[in-house]
Amino acid sequence: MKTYYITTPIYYVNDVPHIGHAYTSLACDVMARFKRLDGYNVMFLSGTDEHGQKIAKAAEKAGIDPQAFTDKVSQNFRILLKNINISNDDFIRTTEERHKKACQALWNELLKRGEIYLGKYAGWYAMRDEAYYTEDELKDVDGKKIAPSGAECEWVEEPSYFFKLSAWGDRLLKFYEENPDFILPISRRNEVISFVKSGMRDLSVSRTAITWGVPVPDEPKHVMYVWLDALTNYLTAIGYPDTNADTFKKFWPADVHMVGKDILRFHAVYWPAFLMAAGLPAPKRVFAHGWWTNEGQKISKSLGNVIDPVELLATYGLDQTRYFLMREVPFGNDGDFAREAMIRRINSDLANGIGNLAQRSLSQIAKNCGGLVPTPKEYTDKDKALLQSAENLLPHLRSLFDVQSFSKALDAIWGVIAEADRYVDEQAPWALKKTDIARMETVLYVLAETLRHLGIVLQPFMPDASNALLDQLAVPADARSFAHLNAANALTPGRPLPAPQGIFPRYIEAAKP
Ligand code: ME8
Repeated sequence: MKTYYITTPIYYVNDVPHIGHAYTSLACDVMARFKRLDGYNVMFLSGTDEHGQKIAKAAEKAGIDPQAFTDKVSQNFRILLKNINISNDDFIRTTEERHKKACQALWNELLKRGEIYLGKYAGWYAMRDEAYYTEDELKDVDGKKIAPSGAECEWVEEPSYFFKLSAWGDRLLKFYEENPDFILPISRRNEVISFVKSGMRDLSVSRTAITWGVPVPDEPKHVMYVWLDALTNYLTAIGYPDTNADTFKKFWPADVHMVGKDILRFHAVYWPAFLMAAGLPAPKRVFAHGWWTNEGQKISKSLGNVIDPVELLATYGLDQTRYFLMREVPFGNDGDFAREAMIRRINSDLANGIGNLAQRSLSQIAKNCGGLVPTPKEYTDKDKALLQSAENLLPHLRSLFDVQSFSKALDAIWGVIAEADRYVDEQAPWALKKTDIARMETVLYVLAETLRHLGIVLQPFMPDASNALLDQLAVPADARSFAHLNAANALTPGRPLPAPQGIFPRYIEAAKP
């Protein structure tokens, strides 16, 4: 069986889950559902990043010990995933025993291979990013040292183990060249290549100033640098250090690590270097998506404009929100959340688009065909053309999903919806009722069969709404995978259909008090 392994970043538990976390998780969910429907054995992983200075500080501020703190706040992310209908197969927490074991095994492997040595770090550290910076990367602002991300840095001096990153530059460049799709989108790839070409220093991978982390084996004063710990989660969840585990053999190397552009360097530079240094294959792809702003403004706690995904779902609906996030912005680009754009999408694409097409087709079938799947007679060229467009969708979607082009995939699906709308206007089945019943049945059958295709391919994006549509077409639950997107599995004429119900209501703005 074909396998597919996809991961979200593991989220820092100090933050409240917001639209950015929802977005990455949703993109992975859409991808995972697509692959499952396409017959793959999928492993979809998400989780929380619970160690490091930032989390220790947050726990201190909350006045509880870090374990109790992370136990509590990690739940918020589980709830978020559930609320947006994310189908992850596992949820990993870096404070779990299985993860400590994996991190220490990886550490020992790197040490054994001479890739780690003991030294002393003296330089800048940004707690917010949990990242080291060189002097020339920083700006002086009001007497403070500020990283390119905007995070404030502090001077740190401590004994530390180092990973010999400086020795990996050429091998990384060769790896990028041999794997041109490793970093997507392409613009981000160029950015990473120039960073590596500019020369890299060895990376500090242990800390002695903090204690909240995975202990370095046989070095009680050191805990692992939180990014080495965090990245290892992708191995832990599939059974590492047991590289003979069934899950490990099936799923490593991962197919996609989905990340925001803020953490690309960790995933596309450090991570493949750690893995290759430990004798393990690097993942097949890191996809760095863009950044959401709110009505044109950067989203931040201090600006007070954090978008709460739960509020979005309550206001606009689950599948409507999922659709908007995947459709509005080409995946990879930055996006802006604007209320007006959301409402426009709901009303024109969902209510007037797929919703109206389903409603007008199904209500005519209910009224004029006795609520049974109509019986087609001979197909005209127009009928054949529409059915063909519906059947052509899958190969097209596969190639778009291969490069995570989710919004283009939705464009392609909406292309068929528009074609079906033109078809129904031209064929006017309501008029045929008086003149040619057999032709009316054929037209309505073609529409219902087109809707069956649309319902099946929309499942990854809008699982509830598309299943409601497939229910209305009486498509059995075990006949909704991509293997059923062919004429052999077409709707059975004469099968009774349930009474049609609207799938996507219009969004009507409540009057301001
Ligand atoms: O970086 N727009 O965790 P994190 C789009 N623990 N995506 C956004 C976003 C926004 N405005 N804000 C956040 C970490 N994200 C580490 C990861 S992985 C081994 C360790 C998303 O909680 C985006 O995916 O800060 C980003 O990369 C991630 O949340 C950062 O989550």
